[in-house]
Amino acid sequence: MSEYNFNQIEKKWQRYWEENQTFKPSATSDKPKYYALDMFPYPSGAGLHVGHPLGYIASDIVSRYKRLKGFNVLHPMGFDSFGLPAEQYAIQTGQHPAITTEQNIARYIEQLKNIGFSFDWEREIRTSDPSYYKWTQWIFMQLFNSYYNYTSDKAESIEKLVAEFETNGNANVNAACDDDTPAFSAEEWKNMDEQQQAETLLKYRLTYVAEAVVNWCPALGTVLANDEVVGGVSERGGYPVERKKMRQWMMRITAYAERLLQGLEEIDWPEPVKEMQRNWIGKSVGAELDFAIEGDGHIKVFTTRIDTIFGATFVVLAPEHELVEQITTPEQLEQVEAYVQVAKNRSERERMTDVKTVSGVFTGAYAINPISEERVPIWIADYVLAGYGTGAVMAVPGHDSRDYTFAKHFNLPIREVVAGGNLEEEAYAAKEGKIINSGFLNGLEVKDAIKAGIAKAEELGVGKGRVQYRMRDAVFSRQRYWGEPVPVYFKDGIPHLLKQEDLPLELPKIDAYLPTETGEPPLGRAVDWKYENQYEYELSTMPGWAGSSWYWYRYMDPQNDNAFAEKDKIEYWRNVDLYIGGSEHATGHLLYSRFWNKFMFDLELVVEHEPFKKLINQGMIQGRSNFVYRVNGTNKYVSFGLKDQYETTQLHVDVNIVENDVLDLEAFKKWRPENADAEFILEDGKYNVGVEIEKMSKSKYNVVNPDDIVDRQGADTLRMYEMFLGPLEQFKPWNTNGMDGVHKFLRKFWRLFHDNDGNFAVSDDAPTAAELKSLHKTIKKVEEDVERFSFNTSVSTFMICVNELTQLKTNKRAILEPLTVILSPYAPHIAEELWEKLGHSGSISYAAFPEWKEEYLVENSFEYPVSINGKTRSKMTFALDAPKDEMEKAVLADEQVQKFMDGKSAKKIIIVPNKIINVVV
Ligand code: ANZ
Repeated sequence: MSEYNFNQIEKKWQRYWEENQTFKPSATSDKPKYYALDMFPYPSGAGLHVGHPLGYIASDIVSRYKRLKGFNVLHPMGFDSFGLPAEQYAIQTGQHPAITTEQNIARYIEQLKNIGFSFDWEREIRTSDPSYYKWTQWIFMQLFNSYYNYTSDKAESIEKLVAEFETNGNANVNAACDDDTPAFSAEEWKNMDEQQQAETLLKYRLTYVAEAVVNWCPALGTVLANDEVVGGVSERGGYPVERKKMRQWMMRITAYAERLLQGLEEIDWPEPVKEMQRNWIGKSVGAELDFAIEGDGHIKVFTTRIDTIFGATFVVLAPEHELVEQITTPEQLEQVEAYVQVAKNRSERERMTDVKTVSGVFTGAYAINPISEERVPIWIADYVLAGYGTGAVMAVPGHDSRDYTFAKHFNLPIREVVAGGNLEEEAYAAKEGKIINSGFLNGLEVKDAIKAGIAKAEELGVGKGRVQYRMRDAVFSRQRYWGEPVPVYFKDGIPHLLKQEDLPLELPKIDAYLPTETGEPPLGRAVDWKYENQYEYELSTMPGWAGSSWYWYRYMDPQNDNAFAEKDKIEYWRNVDLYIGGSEHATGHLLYSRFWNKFMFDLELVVEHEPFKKLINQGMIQGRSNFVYRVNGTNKYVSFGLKDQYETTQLHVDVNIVENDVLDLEAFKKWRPENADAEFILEDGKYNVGVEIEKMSKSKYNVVNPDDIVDRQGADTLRMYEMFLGPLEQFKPWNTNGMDGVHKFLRKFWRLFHDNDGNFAVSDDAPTAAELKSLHKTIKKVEEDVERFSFNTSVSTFMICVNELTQLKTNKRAILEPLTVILSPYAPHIAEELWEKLGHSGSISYAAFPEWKEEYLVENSFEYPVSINGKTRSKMTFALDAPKDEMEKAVLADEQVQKFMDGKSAKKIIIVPNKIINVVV
């Protein structure tokens, strides 16, 4: 007697897998490799809810499928374990964040193991572990020691740059560097003191310290990245964010802008994610142009529309522009200063997106249009951003909407420019007061006019073509405790790297996880924390994205203490074949990872340009909230269908005390003390709850814990059910109403292998054509589905197959064995158990995925409706090649047919092949 005891079976196989290290890939292999990766989680205190495993189940199915297909599969899991919540908790409780993190991870692992993922747990990594962050620090050091050479189009050693400075200065250097990098000769370089040389090199290094205007969040006591600020407040916690100038570590990601853009063409990612990265990089092809300032100096503007130069009626500088102070006339000074003060405190994003508030001030100064030689006023306005292009624009209100709004508001001249060349159009345009291009721009289409404009500017020596990227260098410092220490110390204000053998630089112990009295980051509290007992360490830590920007390499060789991973392992595993995770990482993590990957590629540390070949964003599982309706002023609750007859208040109720939208009244009374004497107004003796789809969250009492589902119906049911909910990429509500169906399916599958008494009873008889057909069409469909990552359709295919086989009363090994193999990626525990019962030793994980055969799929029989005198009376199945006379005999012998012939003899039997049989009596 054996029942489908899922709890016991699942525990048994989870233990087996662990003890036998079933999912450890072979170290060296002739097999092709497959690397399936999940975005590793931040281990939060709330644990996993049923939404989290969705992507993990999908990648696990693919991993298990690939093993059956003969691949050597790397499928690891780890934890992105530095982060703000642990630190916030530490601030409140004084407990070291490492302790909370450790506890949360333990819970995550337990929950993950319950679901039967085929992770190789030996490879688990934690970004907050010193043995891991040693290598994050090491990569930081490589970045510090590198600059970007545009001529070779890759990162190179800073020593090479120094050698070049020593022989030729920087005249021939074509490198990514700060805008304010001065030109110097070899002589001048040699005459610089150590401090000056160090400052100069910082202008080239791929990670560097610089004064930067940053998003400072006073409530969190730290700087935030642009993508951590949403609508002017911090993404986490919603605290106000200010613009502030601070000395920060930066990453020169802009050096890679073009390669990050081009690389998108090579990878199989969702188009919206690629588009977001393209927009983030924001490439603009245009020109920079010098407007001479009346009096002295000039203003460089960046424009993508040099063809509109004859319509430029004023120039606008960003309020922070360094020329503002110099050009403002005494009469305008007060107004200008007041305006600069106000503009400074508006965030860049606000300034960019706010089209309603028009504000600006005239500086009193004038500039000369270098091509038309027209004299135009110089204004300042905050719609021009300091950090983009040159921080100055030539305003063409006839063609640019922001310039237009501004000109309208301040009554500045507006002139449209017409290409010219067509006399009729020109005459009309002249009447309308439009400017007609003359000379070198006359008659040209926009594209050609831009080219001609750039050529003219170059000829006159007043400008040149310029490619501009919207992307900025990334701020890399966080004024927090719970992050990687930066492996840098300061000597006379100059940053120096630690010696490599001194890595990892571990987080020091501190007495409180708060900034110091003097406003230094928390690390400033560490006592006696000095490099070589004398030099100050950097006090900020790295941002959350540092550890996640290279972690997929560590999984290849997680315990290595001599390298972040051994070269031959990197050469074998190369990069990630399938990466599954949430779409919220479109520009943050996924862009930084691509950047570090390209950098590591340049240094020949890794062998692929792109880290993640294919990306899938799993949709979010939303909560399905339940509501009760309290009659106002009473402790009475009215059922959903009757609520409109009363004045009620809608209240969330815990989804765990509701089944099929009916409230468990006793559980409700116990749920909260104030419910103890609750009364109910029922419908048909039941309390029906209201339902709404919302984000899954504690406060809405709609969180479903996977452990509960695993307890009640098993991990295999949970896995198949999550896939059954709908296409992986789709957002969909969690709705347990369909779960029973999936569970029943597994019981039905189990029963195919057992007789009515529950004894294992599989026969070795040869299968029938119908059985083979059912099996082979299932193999075919499931294979096609997994190959195109469509998992929900496979689940329904399995269900149809098991229904068919149940009807056919199949218990044949030849059918059930291959079916068990193809089901095993979805429901691995039940598959292992039945595989063992079928007499196999060892895990089903390395069985071979069966091949489907076309011959079994073709129809070889037909079910004919049999009619007597035009009325359908029976149904009979014949082989497609059955001889006519045999068919006639069989028809006449059929019981049903005989009954309706009523003892008469047949006059005629008409057989229309593959259609119908008609008996005329
Ligand atoms: C004249 C002009 C005429 C412009 C026209 C546009 C249309 P993208 O494509 O986003 O790169 N611009 C340049 N620097 C700016 C800054 N720091 N802050 C705000 N705006 C700036 O935009 C480039 C265009 O945006 C430039 O081309 C400039 O306006 C403006 F019919 O110059 B244009």
